[in-house]
Amino acid sequence: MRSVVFLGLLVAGGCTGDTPQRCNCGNGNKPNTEDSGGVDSDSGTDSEAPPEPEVSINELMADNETAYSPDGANWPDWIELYNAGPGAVELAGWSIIDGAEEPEPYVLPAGLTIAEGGFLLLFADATTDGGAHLPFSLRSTGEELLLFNPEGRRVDWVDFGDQLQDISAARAVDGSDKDGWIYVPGGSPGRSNQ
Ligand SMILES: [Ca+2]
Ligand SMILES: [Ca+2]
Ligand SMILES: [Ca+2]
Repeated sequence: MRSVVFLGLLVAGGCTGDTPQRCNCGNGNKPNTEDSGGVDSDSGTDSEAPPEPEVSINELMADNETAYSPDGANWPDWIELYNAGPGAVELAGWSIIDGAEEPEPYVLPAGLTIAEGGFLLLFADATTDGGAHLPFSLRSTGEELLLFNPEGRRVDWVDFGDQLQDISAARAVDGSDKDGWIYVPGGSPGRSNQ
């Protein structure tokens, strides 16, 4: 099978790290356990900031025909977020966008919370239902997906290629780049990729 998913190789404005899906853009200066090399010791005041939970785009399915239905009637494209912690995350004010197709990122409303070590599904069904329903869908021929925190810092970024019907693209290790991405027939929506 051809390689389908790859993390973004481009480097967005302000990001110079070699792990763009985790890069601390803008004023992001949180301690990051994945960082190495002492690049976080910029201003000397960071030690006062509590560590932010690590939320990532953990899995996606861009061509969902029969794999998963949240209501027994619809089979939307879906995106799974994972919170590695520490702590739970309330996603009000976070935003998500599929590359440059949409004029504005979709801002997640109050009421969507991910527990530490938990998962949350977003439905890319191109509806205006709100909540976990996104006003865009995922192209099965591939596109980008970007996740921002309420401060506008990009916290994750996936650039995926052609996707096959009812097969998800999933991080081999939840929330981690370790071992890259795998294809999962049927996917594992709302639960661990392992
Ligand atoms: Ca789709
Ligand atoms: Ca799209
Ligand atoms: Ca999963």
